[in-house]
Amino acid sequence: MKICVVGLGYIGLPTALLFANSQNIVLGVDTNTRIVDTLNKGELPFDEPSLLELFQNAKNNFTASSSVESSDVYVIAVPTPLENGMKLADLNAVKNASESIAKVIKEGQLVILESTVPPGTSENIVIPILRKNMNKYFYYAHCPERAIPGKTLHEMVCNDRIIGGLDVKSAKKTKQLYSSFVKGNIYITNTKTAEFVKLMENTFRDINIALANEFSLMAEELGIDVWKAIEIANKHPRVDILKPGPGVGGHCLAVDPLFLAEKSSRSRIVTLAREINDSMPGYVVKLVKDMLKDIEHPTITLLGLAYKGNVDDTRESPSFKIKKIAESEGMTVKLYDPFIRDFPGNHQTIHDAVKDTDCIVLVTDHEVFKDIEPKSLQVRNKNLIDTRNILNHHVWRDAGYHVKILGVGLI
Ligand code: SAJ
Repeated sequence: MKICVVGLGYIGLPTALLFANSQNIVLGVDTNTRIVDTLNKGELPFDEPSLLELFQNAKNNFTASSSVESSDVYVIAVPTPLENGMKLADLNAVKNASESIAKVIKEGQLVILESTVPPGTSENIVIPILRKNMNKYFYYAHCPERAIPGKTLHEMVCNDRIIGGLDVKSAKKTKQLYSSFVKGNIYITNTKTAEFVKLMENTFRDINIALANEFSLMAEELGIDVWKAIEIANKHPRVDILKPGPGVGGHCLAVDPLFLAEKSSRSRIVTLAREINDSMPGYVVKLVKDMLKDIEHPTITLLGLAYKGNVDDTRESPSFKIKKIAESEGMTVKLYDPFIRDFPGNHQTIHDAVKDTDCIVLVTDHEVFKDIEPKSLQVRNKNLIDTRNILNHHVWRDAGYHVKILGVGLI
């Protein structure tokens, strides 16, 4: 099969390489020429476990390009962010990808949309664009990605998949194609249900994180340690409370529930959960202000720019919201994240990042932060706020730090 994968980001590139490693000839297409050039030079544009090995194995079957070519199969894996300033899906990248496929598609070829979209997008937007220049039959399916950054390849291979086919023939053809690398079960439904299922999954997680965040605020008010309370509650066979934190980042959970709210007038808990999770960065700044109330124009250091631990992905990261709110309160904010290569203002060493700081705020749960030796740090004032409860607080207290943990009320 000749497969053209449009969009070479966190989902498109691993998908393209998995197809290339399953004896297909793959053309990866991206409008970003930097990504295309990087790949054609034999380098990866981002890090992800096992991706390099897959890339090296795929070499003869994979090429990157800026333009779509006629192929047996087209996979659309482009981003679907929110429109600037509005809580609505920005489908421009999906529309552009569909337009470029429409120019080259021939009868009997298959188009698969992997990008997460509001229910009805396949029927109302993508398929009409593809049909614009051609009245002949083509196959179509929505096959939403379900892999989690940090474990993308493992999950792409092992997780179950959903295929929403335009018709039975399209669904079967898509299932056959994905069976070349998917070891999980593949479930078949229609396009709109598949779109809805994907959004339900991410909304379920967002709401459960909002619940954990609300519990953490309640625990602080009531003088309880939420982390210990959650650990005990989770001993119940049907309870699995998630972890509180500084807010929800990434381009999925912080965005996808709004695609449901956009299409349905019935959204209540979905919208409320978004509000709760979005309020957490402001709450973290409130904790900083309480801790530093006697210091005028303090300097603080945020540990972590990535939206979650052990990845280099900064999309929708709570760190940026914390930084912005803290600066609007007159604080100077310094940044340190060893996973992020060239981010403006990101310090190269923790020692530079904490020099002259009044408070260290752990935002991202990178494993490497557990190895920090507080005694080796030269700070102005010894204050620590741990929003993920991952540090060894005894060691920090022994080094003279005043420690505050999100979700732990004063007993
Ligand atoms: N988070 C918490 N507490 C938790 C778990 C997560 O605060 O207990 C935060 C994280 O720190 C992060 C955010 O939530 O800021 C999202 O992280 P995540 O690891 O929960 O999820 P994503 O956004 O990286 O990936 C999600 C996954 N969806 C589900 O688990 C239902 C993944 O399977 C999807 O493929 C991905 O969205 C996507 O692309 O849609």
